[in-house]
Amino acid sequence: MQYERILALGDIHGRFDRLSSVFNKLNFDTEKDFLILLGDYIDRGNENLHCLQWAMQISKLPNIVALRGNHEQMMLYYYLMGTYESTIWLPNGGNRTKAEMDEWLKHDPDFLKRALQFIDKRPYYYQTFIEGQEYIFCHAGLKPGISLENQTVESILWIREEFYNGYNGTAEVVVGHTPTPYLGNVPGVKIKDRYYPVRLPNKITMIDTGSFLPSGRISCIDVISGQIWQSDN
Ligand SMILES: [Mn+2]
Repeated sequence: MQYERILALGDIHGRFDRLSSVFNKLNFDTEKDFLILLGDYIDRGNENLHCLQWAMQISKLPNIVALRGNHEQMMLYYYLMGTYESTIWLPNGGNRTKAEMDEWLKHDPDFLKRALQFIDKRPYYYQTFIEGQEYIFCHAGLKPGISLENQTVESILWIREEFYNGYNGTAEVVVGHTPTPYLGNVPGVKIKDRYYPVRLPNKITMIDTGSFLPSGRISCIDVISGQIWQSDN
């Protein structure tokens, strides 16, 4: 791949103000850059549909991949099935997205169908090789000791400590999902700013910097140079 930057952007959670802030700073080049969105476009913020619509639009570009987050999965299950995720979506921020959806459908009744089709097509992970180094991008992480092909949806979208404490694979893994302000003390890692991406010694980069929190940010990293961009507060 001959892109100049391979960018990964973490959890958005309905904060279109912070999304615009970080995206403007990137100066994304549709020819030279490649961007992977790590999922969780919706829930908890106040412009959830706006963020989802942005992802639906921008991922039409060939060099942007919009992955699936556990919040999109919960929303999909809420509207389509009566399973576990459907009962937990509303209390986990889905109530705000649903309220926006109910309003929106009054003047655009087909939108729900388009949104669910979009979510249903979201891949669970993106894998690439840069100068022989394998990179895996996904929302939450990987179950240690299991090949990428054999990972469950449950692991990829929901896993936390078992992944970041136990992963010892050779691939660099870039994830969102667990807000860095919620991380405890990590052995071998000095954390100066809790709202800044964390690179763990075991090849994990965590870039969910708490978009929905009062002092939170949305973060983006270029995995080639290591450069990081963040939204203003
Ligand atoms: Mn999230």
